[in-house]
Amino acid sequence: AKAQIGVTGLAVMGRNLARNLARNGFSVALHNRTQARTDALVEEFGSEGDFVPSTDLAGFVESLEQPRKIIILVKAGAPTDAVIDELVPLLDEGDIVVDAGNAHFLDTRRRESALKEKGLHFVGSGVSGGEEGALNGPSIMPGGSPESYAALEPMLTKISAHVNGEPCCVHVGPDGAGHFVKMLHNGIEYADMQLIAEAYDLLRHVLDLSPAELADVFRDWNTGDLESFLIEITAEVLSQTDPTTGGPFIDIILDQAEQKGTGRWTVQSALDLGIPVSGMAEAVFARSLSGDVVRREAAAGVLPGPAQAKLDVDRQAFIDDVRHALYSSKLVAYAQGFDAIRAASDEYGWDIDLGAMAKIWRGGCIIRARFLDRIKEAYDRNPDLPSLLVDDYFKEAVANGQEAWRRVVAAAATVGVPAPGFSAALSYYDGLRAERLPAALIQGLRDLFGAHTYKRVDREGSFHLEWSGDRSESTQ
Ligand code: NBP
Repeated sequence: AKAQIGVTGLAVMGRNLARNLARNGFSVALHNRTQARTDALVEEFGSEGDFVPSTDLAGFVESLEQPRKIIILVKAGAPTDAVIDELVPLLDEGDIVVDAGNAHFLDTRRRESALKEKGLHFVGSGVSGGEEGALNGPSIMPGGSPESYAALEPMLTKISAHVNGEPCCVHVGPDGAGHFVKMLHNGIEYADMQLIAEAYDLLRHVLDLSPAELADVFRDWNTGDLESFLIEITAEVLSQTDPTTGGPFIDIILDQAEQKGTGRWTVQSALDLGIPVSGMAEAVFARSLSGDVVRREAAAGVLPGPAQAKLDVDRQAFIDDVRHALYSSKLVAYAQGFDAIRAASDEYGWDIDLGAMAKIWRGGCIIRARFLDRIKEAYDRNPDLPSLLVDDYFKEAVANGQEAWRRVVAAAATVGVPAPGFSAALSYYDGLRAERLPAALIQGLRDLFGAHTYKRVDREGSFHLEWSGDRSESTQ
């Protein structure tokens, strides 16, 4: 009998996704460029289900029932194109090719359109949850044609994570929609981690708490509104001791954060869409700064900091303040992320259901959190919500925490602890709620030096002032 679905690319992700499919009762064709990976999978896990290994791509394609369903899980970029180019001549009309790697959504749009011309379905699918998720249930964000989703749905919803019996998998929209949403998920993950890191840094500096005490703070936070996978594992990292020195593990890790690029892509895409995603941008920049060894070495101990390095604060009150700052800043980052998804959905005609995105992120993925239920409910109440921040529930949450948030940003500035995520989020919040912004002055300057014109608050139209002449106003 032929296999129901195939996976080519059997490194950590592909191997685990193939095992997940097999464990759920699907017969899975296997292929990898280097055969040793295929052999190793069958040898170690062959007993988990029905695997059909092939040594070459033609044999792999042959081993699949039609219309074929093939998941590619190779390195994103050129390797994905190489596999697609090799695969396409072997396929028949109606076959479905799924790229479950971290492709850029514009690559996915290009590939989808090229394969469509050949009568093939191309599904760019986000898969989140790392290797553990791939094995035990990831959050799955497939894009592509409705027909291809209908064919894949029974398998994808079965292998995905489930929350309250509901699968963390939904058809996101056409062509690049799935990969765009996966990219945004990663961007939000960057922001979330940066904010957690700032909370840790401030508590440690201001209150002199030990990593073990800080682990307890995060453990406590994980029982409330902040409950999430990232908060949970923060407590785990902070409570770990170093196997070599026996001291806190956090203190022996080199403080230079790396990045694979999806955070940067998110910010670049948002810039193109004209959507402020300052939370994510600050997170990407903070990682870049951490890795900028040359400049850090030139400045550390050289550039002066504030005279006041300590604050006289009540321990529990400050912990609560930081919790509010974290929650409010996190809300801003998510609000910005959902704004970017909406803007892309409008730009590319994807018709993405924002509430459904919050729903499929509740399980399986890195940003899974209690909070996502609240986002889903907000979009259920109003699918056209202009910003999550104006939803009644979130408005109230920030209203309750905003004074604390302001105290924390002020405290960070006072003692000289960097908190770009907290402060950028607060500035965004204040910018959003401002009745009048200094953008008026910018327009005035632009009109003066470049005759770029301005609009008036009291009349329609574009105007220019004769700055170098009699300063009369003309209609443009
Ligand atoms: P890698 O991204 O490390 O890629 C390794 C796989 O790509 C191997 O199977 C390798 O074959 C294959 N490959 C390469 Br490289 N070049 C190839 C080519 N020209 N032709 C055919 N195969 C080629 O694997 P991964 O970490 O499992 O990730 C797979 C995808 O999933 C990536 O797009 C990644 O961004 C995404 N992703 C990863 C995670 C994660 O936590 N790791 C999470 C979410 C998404 P070989 O064995 O012959 O070298």
